[in-house]
This record gives sequence, C-alpha cells and structure tokens, in this order.
Amino acid sequence: MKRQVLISTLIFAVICTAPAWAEHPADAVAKLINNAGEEIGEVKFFSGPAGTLVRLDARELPPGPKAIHLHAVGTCDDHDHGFTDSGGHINPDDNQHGLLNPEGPGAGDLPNFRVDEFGYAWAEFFTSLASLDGSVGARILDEDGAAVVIHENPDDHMSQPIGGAGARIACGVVEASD
Ligand SMILES: [Cu+2]
Repeated sequence: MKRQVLISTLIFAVICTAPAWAEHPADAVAKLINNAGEEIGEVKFFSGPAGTLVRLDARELPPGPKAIHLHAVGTCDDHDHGFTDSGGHINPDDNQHGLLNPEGPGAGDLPNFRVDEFGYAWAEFFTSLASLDGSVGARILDEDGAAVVIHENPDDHMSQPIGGAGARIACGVVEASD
C-alpha cells in the first residue's frame, strides 16, 4: 500500500515536471482559405522585441516549395479570382522585391517553406522588416489591414515583382487577437 502511494507520487512528480512545449498566445491570426474558399489552416503572428515571429500551419496544399508573403490589403474575398484584391506586398519604402535583392527587400518579403507529400506544412519565419503595430519595421495592421498569401511556386528572392512565385493559392486576412 505504502509502495503504491510512493509510485503514484513519483508518476505525478514526473508528469508535473516533464518539459512541455507551451503555446504562447498569438497577437494576431490569419485563417487561410484556398481558391475554392475552403479553410486550410492558419498563420499566427507573435510580436517580439526585435520583430515578428510568423507561424504557418496549413494542409491540403500542393506539395513542394512555396513562397509566402505579407500582402498590403486585408482582404481574401476574391478567392475565385486569385486573391488579387490583397494587393502587392507590404512595401512602404518602395523597395524592389526580394530578400537577396541589393535594391530590396520589401517589408512583406519572407523566406520560402515546403509542403510535404501529404499536403501539410508547418513552419516558422522571423522578420524584422514588419510588425503588427509598426514598432519594428513596416506596420502590418495599418488602415487597410494585411493578408498572408501563399503562392504556387517558391520565391527566387530576386526577380520583380514577386520573385517568380506565380499564382496565389491561399490567403488569410491578418486579424488582431482580442
Ligand atoms: Cu506574394
């Protein structure tokens, strides 16, 4: 009996002290939809002292490397017209596009990510080029908001205007958390 109590106490202690990955509350979230208007995941935004952490969690995407950018207008209503209403990339300084471009980058430029063979993608990006409130770099949540857009191809980080990334296949309006 005593031994049983000891064992259960030990198990309890192990469970309570086991390191767990604690999810930090997001400062903004963008629900992603595809060209059919179906929800396929989300992008979370976390404001840090040196910039913005962007976390992507999406499914039902075509496999392979993809570009992801912050676009200047917060609308994804035109899913059946290729999300063009979300405008160009956030780029208040009118720089050229591309993280590797000597005349760049635009504030909405981000690294590429890869969709696995099951259509699933999880990735984190960090940018010091933009922040939700404009405290670091360009302001994401300005008067007309912003959208996260995933393109069909990867970004070559150089060519104009979007690094050869092709059609817009997913979009999410960035919305501040309560
Ligand atoms: Cu883009």
